[in-house]
Amino acid sequence: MTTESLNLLAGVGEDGRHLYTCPLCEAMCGLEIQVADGQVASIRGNREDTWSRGHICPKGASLGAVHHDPDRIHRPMIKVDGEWQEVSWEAAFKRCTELLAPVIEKYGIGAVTCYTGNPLAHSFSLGRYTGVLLGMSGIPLSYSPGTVDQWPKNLSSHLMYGGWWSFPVPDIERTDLLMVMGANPAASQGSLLAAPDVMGIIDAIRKRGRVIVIDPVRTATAARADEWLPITPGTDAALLLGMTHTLFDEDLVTLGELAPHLDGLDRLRAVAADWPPERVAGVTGIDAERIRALARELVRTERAVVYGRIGTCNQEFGSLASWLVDVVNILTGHFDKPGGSMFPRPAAWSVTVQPIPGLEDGAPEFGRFRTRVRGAKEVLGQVPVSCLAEEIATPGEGQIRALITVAGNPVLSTPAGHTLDEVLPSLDAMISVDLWLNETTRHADVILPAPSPLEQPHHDDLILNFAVNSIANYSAPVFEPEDRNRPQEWEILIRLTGLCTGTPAEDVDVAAIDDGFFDYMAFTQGLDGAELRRNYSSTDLTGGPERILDLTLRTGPFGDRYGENPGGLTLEKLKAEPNGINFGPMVPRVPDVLGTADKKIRLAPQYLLDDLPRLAARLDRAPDELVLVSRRHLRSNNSWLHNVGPLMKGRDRCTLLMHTDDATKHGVATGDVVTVTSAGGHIDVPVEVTGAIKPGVVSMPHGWGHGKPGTRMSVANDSPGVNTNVLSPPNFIDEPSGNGALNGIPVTVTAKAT
Ligand SMILES: Nc1nc2c(c(=O)[nH]1)N[C@H]1C(S)=C(S)[C@@H](COP(=O)(O)OP(=O)(O)OC[C@H]3O[C@@H](n4cnc5c(=O)[nH]c(N)nc54)[C@H](O)[C@@H]3O)O[C@H]1N2
Ligand SMILES: Nc1nc2c(c(=O)[nH]1)N[C@H]1C(S)=C(S)[C@@H](COP(=O)(O)OP(=O)(O)OC[C@H]3O[C@@H](n4cnc5c(=O)[nH]c(N)nc54)[C@H](O)[C@@H]3O)O[C@H]1N2
Ligand code: SF4
Ligand SMILES: [Mo]
Repeated sequence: MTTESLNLLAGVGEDGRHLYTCPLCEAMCGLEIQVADGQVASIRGNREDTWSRGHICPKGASLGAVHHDPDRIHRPMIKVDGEWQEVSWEAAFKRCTELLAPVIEKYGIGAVTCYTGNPLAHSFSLGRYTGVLLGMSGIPLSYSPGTVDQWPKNLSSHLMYGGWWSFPVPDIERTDLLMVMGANPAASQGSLLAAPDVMGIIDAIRKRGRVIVIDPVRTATAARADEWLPITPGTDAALLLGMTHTLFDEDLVTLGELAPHLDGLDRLRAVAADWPPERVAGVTGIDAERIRALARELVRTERAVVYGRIGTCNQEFGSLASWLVDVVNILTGHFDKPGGSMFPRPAAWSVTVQPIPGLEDGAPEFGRFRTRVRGAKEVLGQVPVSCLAEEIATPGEGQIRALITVAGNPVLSTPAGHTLDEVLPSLDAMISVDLWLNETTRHADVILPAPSPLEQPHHDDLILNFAVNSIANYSAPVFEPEDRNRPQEWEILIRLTGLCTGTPAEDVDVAAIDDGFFDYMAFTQGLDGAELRRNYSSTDLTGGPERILDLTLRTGPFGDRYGENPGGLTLEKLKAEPNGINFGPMVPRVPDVLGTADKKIRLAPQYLLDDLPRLAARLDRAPDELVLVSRRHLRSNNSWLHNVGPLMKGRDRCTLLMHTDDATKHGVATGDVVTVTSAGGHIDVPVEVTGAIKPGVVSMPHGWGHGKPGTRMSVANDSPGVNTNVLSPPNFIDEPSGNGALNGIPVTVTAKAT
């Protein structure tokens, strides 16, 4: 117990020293925030944090600028005759009712949908309560950036392990050989891999072992690795099949203690027989002998791991690649073992990862329904996010007439977002929960402002499932909300949920729905929620995300189980440890972690094998002259940190990276504006010529394209950039998962006449 350090901390809203976990990315850095005169005076990494030990990046350091941003929305806003008016919360909820109730009455709840965006994965309130909106509102189909992100991984994990969020994570702290495919942690700080200071850990691996980066771009991560293997975008699955072939062919398969827990090994062997490295070398651009050597090197290194991320998901063969990354880790003896690929053990179990009813046991019955316009099949309850625009625009039974957006900016972030931009004004009702008036929310009829991160408590939920240590860290809010009577986001979600089921938003009994939700969560743990609530009623924890957090901590692996395990973890105990508690590295979890009926890992799911002919056809396709991939930058966060002055310093980041040889061929030089055209559309963008990219590949960042009329983003609008998702064709997808293929898009580039 660290009463002394607790005493040195300022209380909520007071000047002085605050500790706060950064909610912006998976690194979950512990920050030390100094407040003076009610303003953030400085933000540093907290060296005492039991997880991050002082790590910080420029984004975390700018949370003060986010909080104090003059453009941020503080009061609810409603649009009257095209003009925004600030109103009371009561009036704003009434307006939501006036707009949404008639739509539901006339067309049914099927005419309503929502788009829930990425920041909810990091939000204390939204992370725990989005499930209320999605699960209890009756909205039949919702949209999210999941289908332009990790859906292939949800799919392969569902099929292999019987858990759609059971993601094995590379144990980078203990590995000696790290093979990174399609990730750039130097920018992203790790994804589906939560580790403190990933690049520091990668440097340490290099000291004791080797790091190989497989990426069409020589990224900052690749530049710091021992080897960069430039791969043709979209061909990782072929490369991994070549490696799998080698493992069988050279009798290298090493299963160890995992052997009794595997199903489908013979099937996999038979499939891999058709994919010798010689067959895939041409298309991948990586020589056959190097492919064999990669397989051998993995087997011969005792602690080695392959890590695949968004470049292996957001592409034409994302599901096959996601599956095969795990296959290679399993066959090389690097699964469920220290230094290999392991299942994390979150100290607080996550509300987000609850099983999807009806799909508990890796059941491959997808396409339970198809979309009305395109006929896209449902996979794990979602369809490609790019379907949203056509479902709004196309008249007829089932047309979407009302949209709720929560923490999302799909106009910039999703394929053909410009089409969505065109159709949003045709909605009967649009409600947005957000902090800014941006490219998406400008179309809303009502904006319900979210508090700034620093006005909320924090403890991660989903991200703990990707963390290389089992950690828990509670942060109290730094500031009081300006308006103490304002609802927190979880309350907003509950009101909107109630509204969808027929109660006026302003009349919803928030506590009753919250109690029902709590009881359900308790029930999943075999506990009686009503009884627990009686005990809570004499404490501070009378509802909301803190009560849920207490439940998930107490019934987690280190919890006190409400007295059954005396001395175990509770929220109260955690609050007494402002630097967090670190319960240490990952531990083996197979077979307990498996959700398959026979408790086996399915090595060769038929649903994925059925996609192999599509990959085989790819091998015969004529090479594209130029293909586009995406990139991230350390100082951006998808589309939404471009309004933060300190993060926007320096040169223009929204450029098209192009290899020197291609630039010569096209007669263009750095700074020239070119027109990039794909099957989806065209954009004009300045070129940045470089040697650090595979010839034939060009790269663009996403999240740009600001400067739209009616937005209030003064800093972003000064450096708008262009929206690369104009170039992402809505029908270019990974077919098994429906995930958008935002990488490997065929494009042409022409110098723009001046
Ligand atoms: N071409 C291309 N496109 C991509 C990608 C790519 O690699 N290439 N990546 C895709 C990926 S992985 C993702 S996750 C998506 C992201 O797509 P989205 O999830 O739509 O995320 P953003 O565009 O960042 O928009 C986030 C919104 O949330 C708001 N916001 C921030 N914090 C909060 C909060 O606490 N509460 C509320 N209510 N609102 C908040 C911001 O103001 C902003 O409007 O983009 C995808 N798009
Ligand atoms: N600073 C910052 N951090 C972020 C974000 C941000 O916008 N900014 N976004 C957050 C989000 S929502 C996410 S999902 C994560 C993503 O985190 P990461 O997965 O690390 O994403 P990127 O940094 O975009 O790196 C993807 C890499 O894949 C490569 N690539 C493209 N196509 C292929 C391919 O076909 N094969 C292979 N092998 N590689 C390919 C690209 O060149 C790029 O270098 O980052 C998160 N962290
Ligand atoms: S790396 Fe940066 S954005 Fe991510 S948690 Fe740490 S400070 Fe925040
Ligand atoms: Mo993402």
